[in-house]
Amino acid sequence: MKTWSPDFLLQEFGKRMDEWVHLTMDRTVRLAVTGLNQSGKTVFTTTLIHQLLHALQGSNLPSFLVTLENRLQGAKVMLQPDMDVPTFQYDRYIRALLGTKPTWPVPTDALSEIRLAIRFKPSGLLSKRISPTTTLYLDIIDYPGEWLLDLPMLSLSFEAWSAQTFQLCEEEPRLSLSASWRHDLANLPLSRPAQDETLRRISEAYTEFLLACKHPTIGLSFLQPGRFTIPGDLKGAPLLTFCPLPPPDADGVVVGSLREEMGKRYESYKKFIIETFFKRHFSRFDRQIVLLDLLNALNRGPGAFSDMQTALEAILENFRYGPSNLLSRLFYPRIDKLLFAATKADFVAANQHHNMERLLRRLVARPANDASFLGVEIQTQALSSLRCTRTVVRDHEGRRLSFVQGIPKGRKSESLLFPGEIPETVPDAHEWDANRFNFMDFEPRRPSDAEGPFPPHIRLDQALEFLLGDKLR
Ligand SMILES: Nc1nc2c(ncn2[C@@H]2O[C@H](COP(=O)(O)OP(=O)(O)OP(=O)(O)O)[C@@H](O)[C@H]2O)c(=O)[nH]1
Ligand SMILES: [Mg+2]
Repeated sequence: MKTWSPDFLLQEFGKRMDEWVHLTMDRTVRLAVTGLNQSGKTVFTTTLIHQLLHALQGSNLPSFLVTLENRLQGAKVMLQPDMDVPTFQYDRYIRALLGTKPTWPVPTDALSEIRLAIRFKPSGLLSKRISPTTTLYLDIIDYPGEWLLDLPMLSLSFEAWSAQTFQLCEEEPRLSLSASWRHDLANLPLSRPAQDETLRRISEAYTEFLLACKHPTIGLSFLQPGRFTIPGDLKGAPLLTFCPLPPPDADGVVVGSLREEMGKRYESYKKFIIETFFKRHFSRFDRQIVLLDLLNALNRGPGAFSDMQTALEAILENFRYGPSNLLSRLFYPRIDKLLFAATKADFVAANQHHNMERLLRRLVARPANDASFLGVEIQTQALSSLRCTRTVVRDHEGRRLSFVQGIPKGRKSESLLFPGEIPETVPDAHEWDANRFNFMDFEPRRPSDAEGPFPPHIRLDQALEFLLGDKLR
């Protein structure tokens, strides 16, 4: 429990003052690394930090002007702003990624945070006079992608959210996958007094439905509530025991009934879980990168692809966009630069990156237009935080083809693969035959001697320049 002693108040005041000074001096960037589960957030954050920490040792960031112009003076991980949030385990992740037997991070199941201080020499004459060296603080949080799916629930009542879920369940694959849960629901005495055991059983059936939709062979994204699939420290909590319900009959909602209790639990979930998560961590961003795993979405077929688009659009409606100025930074922070990145560009040969970017632009056209309308600067690009393959061009049956060479996931040695072509536009329904897309996942790869000690990437430097370049002038 907090004691409001003079010491505590002084400390808090000092902390806030510090934050305000950084903000007013435009020296803190709160970067939203946004992406559905397995889109590459943890790998992106880890490699970004690693590249910045080692940039002075000659890292490979040619488009990041502060390094190119030799103005970078170093970077350091600092004490993070929130003492009660676990620290992002950068050391552990990078050791695993670059170790003798490199491994990917396990899926994230809790929130964590990191602050990086980037010290540099300003480029402007005036700023140089005022201060020959300046520090930019970069704050990033990492969290399970599933939790993002909760944000759109904030604006929905229990009835509206239930109706939306039932509408989604009218189509395959949700129609079949939800059959067992809907069958249980049909036998539930919704107007009778609520019993904990019944609430637990039906919410478990609903969770099983969500997990079946999430299974890699199905690969749906728009699965709410996010904590049902990744509960974190809420596993088994009563807050997670509700599910969508069909509309009430003419008698309405009976006081003390199972139906009323479900509605109450939904509202509590919104208040205690989503609002806290959102207000504390998601309402104060300055810049945003949205990571999209387009290639795995293509692998999973038209249903999963459009479900990812629906989820993305619903999520992005919850962020605040618009040009930023001193007052807005203090009282109403807004995102003024937004980068859409198609991740894992190393799955395909370099000659496919152009198509990958065009497809990405189509996919995010609506949210990009909405943000741009509000005055936000937008960029779209293909990116790989950690390049695990090389492009190899070979003659094959009289044609010059581009292959990728890397270690496919689950194997021990390298193979040469022809990943095929990425369409420039979202394919029509008849163009998705069963085997059209089969992009492979790869194992992480240690940099070769020729590449130096720095993990190779694809356009991570361009992403850094877009997101931070102007703050490092
Ligand atoms: N080839 C390649 N694979 C990548 C890259 N980045 C991520 N991956 C793959 O994508 C998987 C997921 O990456 P993460 O960074 O853990 O994804 P996440 O968004 O943090 O996922 P959650 O924690 O589940 O929300 C990894 O296990 C890798 O298989 C990349 O740059 N190249
Ligand atoms: Mg993660």
